[in-house]
Amino acid sequence: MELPMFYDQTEEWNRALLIYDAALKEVNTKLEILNNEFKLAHQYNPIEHITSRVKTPQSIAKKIRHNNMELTVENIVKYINDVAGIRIICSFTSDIYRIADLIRKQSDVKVLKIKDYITNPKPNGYMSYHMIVTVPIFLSQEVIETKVEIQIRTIAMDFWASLEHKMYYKFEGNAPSHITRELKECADIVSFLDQKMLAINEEIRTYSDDPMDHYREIVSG
Ligand code: 0O2
Repeated sequence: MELPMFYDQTEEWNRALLIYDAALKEVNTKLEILNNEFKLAHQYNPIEHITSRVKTPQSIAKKIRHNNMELTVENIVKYINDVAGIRIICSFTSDIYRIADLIRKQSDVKVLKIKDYITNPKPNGYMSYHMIVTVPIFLSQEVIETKVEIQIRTIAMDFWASLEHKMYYKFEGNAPSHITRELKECADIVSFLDQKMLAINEEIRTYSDDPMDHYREIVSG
């Protein structure tokens, strides 16, 4: 991926990209291992799916400009926390906190910042759990602690965020007020739905896995 804004720093940027890409691979592998282990122990996948991306040059440049900074590789690495981003989608809100905890406990992961937009949703209704972490990247001559932004959310929260993101870019932040209002209503529905689904799942889990138990229950009235 090219960042056409500073040709004189191409080499530096390509090196940064290599490191961000390595960091995404590291975190993806960690998550896959945790998910597999959890599945083996509990016959259940806390992670529905994972996506990862390196932020586009346009989006990086926009964020740098928004913060009134000069577009240099040094500034990007220092101030842009989400150049490497991973999104983890779960079925239930309880899985979000479980996964965040497992990530936090890994000895080579350092947590720099947490933003819990689930406990404290944004005024527009945005919900998600954000962690800015660093992971060590072992190169031939040095070890580089590299920042990765991890967003953890439910399927329903992700559905909402995708539409809101589309609306935001379509209207460049000046969306018609009725659409903004309706999206906020949808965010409240998403929150209600997530709570309901979690409660139903918890109840299902109280039932035994042995089909004979259900039979005995029916027979005994
Ligand atoms: P894009 O296009 O998704 O990359 P910080 O990282 O803490 O220094 P920042 O970046 O303001 O500062 O942090 P924040 O609020 O945690 O937002 C980071 C990312 O979360 C955003 O990246 C979005 O991906 C997502 N996000 C935050 N708020 C909203 C929201 O209201 N709606 C939606 N749909 N997504 C949101 P970018 O760079 O803004 O965008």
